[in-house]
Amino acid sequence: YNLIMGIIKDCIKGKKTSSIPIWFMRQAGRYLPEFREIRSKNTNFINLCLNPQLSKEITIQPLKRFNIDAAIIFSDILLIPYSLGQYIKFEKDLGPKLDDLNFENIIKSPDEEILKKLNPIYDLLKNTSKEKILSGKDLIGFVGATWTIYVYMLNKKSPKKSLNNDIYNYPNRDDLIQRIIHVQKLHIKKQVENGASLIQIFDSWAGLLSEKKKNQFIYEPTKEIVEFTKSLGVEVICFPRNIQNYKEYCDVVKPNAISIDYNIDPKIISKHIDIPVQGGMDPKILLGDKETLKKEAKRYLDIFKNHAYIFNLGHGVLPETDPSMVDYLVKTVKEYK
Ligand code: 1CP
Repeated sequence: YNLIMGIIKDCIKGKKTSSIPIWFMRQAGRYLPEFREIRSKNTNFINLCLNPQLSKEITIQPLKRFNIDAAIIFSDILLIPYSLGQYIKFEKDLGPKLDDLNFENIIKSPDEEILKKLNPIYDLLKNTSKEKILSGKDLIGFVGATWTIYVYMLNKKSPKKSLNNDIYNYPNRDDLIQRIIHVQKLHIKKQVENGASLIQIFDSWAGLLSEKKKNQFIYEPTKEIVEFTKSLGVEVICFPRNIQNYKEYCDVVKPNAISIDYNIDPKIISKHIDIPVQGGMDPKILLGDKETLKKEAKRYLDIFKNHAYIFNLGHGVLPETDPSMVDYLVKTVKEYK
């Protein structure tokens, strides 16, 4: 399947790399003026994601600016509910608003119909993988984790504002979880077939779940998705943001690499986890001065000196970030010996 691959994949496979691999979550979007220019002319965010010409352009924008090792497709985890007919609006400063969930329709919709809605994403991958700027680099496809998608589908808005506790007792809970898993697999397979060299699973709301519930909502479904992705011959990076026990998560879910948030002490991770690690640094550091940025980046690099490590942040690049700080960070990491 994969025509392209880069040093992130090498690092995950345990190979020595010529420099520390680096890319950023949310590297395509919000903080880049060239993105905001396209966005201002395309007020419907979902339509923008589903425009393969424009989404390809946005996907490669950060590669034109920075010496980074991967592109991540410009898309969104909420395109899975969208593909099942649960429509979404993005309101300025309010985040996503999802329609009511119509379970009967969601269970009924045939695979062909789901994939037809997602098809522009596969065109985006196919076209991007052919771009010269991608040669020697990875092209990262992604999905939201089952739990995080489940949260959005039932909460119908960001749980950052408030989480409706009824979601745990939703009457069709188990069938909905199985349905999400089914579509995640369809979507991952198509991404791989169209050029994704790696898959990342974003479990942005993993930290909301109590210890008692994590087996059912996080471990079991994610383990299944990880196994499925591996069976396609592609490595998978998991980002269970703010999960209480990263070690247990890695032991149970068995991702090829683990992406860590900025609340966990990286020393504990390097001591207890032996699979490749990604990320960790607080994105807010990029809002400060260069000296602090360099110091903090070096702290992570030193801690993971003898560990397979992919430089990234502990969450996405913030919208107010100055792109020149991102460039400075990339240079700092690439010059690190
Ligand atoms: O208004 C705008 O301009 C849209 C802002 C935006 C962008 C640029 C949204 C809305 N999504 C995206 C792109 C996006 N989303 C990417 C591709 C770009 C890249 O990473 O470089 C990716 C990987 C995502 C993933 C995503 N979407 C996550 C997981 C990562 C994370 O940040 O935790 C989540 C939770 C979403 C949902 C989402 N999409 C957009 C918003 C505002 C939200 C809600 C966030 C929330 O609930 O607070």
